[in-house]
Amino acid sequence: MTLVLHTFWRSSAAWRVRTALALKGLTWEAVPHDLRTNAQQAPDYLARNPQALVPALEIDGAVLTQSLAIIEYLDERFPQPPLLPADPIERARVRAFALAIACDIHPVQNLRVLRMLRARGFDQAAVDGWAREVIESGLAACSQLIAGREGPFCFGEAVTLADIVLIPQMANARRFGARIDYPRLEAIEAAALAHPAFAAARPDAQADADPA
Ligand SMILES: N[C@@H](CCC(=O)N[C@@H](CS)C(=O)NCC(=O)O)C(=O)O
Repeated sequence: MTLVLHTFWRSSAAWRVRTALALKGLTWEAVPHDLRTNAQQAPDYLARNPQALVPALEIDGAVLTQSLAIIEYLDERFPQPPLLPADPIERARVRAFALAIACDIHPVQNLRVLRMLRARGFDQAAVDGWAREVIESGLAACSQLIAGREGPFCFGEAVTLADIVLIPQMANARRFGARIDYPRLEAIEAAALAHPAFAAARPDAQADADPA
């Protein structure tokens, strides 16, 4: 079985999938697409993902897109360690936390949206302010979603999909200078980054890392 991940070192959505692959102990080949030069819009990549977004995962002759769908596929195909709790209510809560970031924060501060704002005349400071506002209000809500829960991870002692999605978003928050002083979220981030799977998935650990 060969796993090919279409990725970009700095992509937070690809980072989610890299973390899931590492947690499952799977090895994969990287096909990097430099988003800074719009490599994701090349015809051969569009044939794989018409959305022109990374990541995409090739497995068993299939091309899977959308990071959360990919991660849930990996979790079903390679069940250990599980990335979702067994209890249906808890499972719904973990998914809700992950979707609060993946649907309601990340897409609104994504590269293409920020480029659209620039193209419509917003200056860089206004665009960065937009990203900060979206991230700050979103992370404030996320910290409330897990208020009162024991760590070290979002939903207890086991890493879940929630942690996988949170960690790249914390990095995005830093990148835009957004407020991140939510003690619970910061503690989860510290615990996650000390975990070998999260460390292996970090942008600066990728072969295509090029922090120009
Ligand atoms: N909902 C998608 C989001 C994917 C996404 O936004 N990828 C970004 C990088 S994090 C991308 O490829 N951006 C290229 C662009 O905006 O043109 C997923 O979870 O896979």
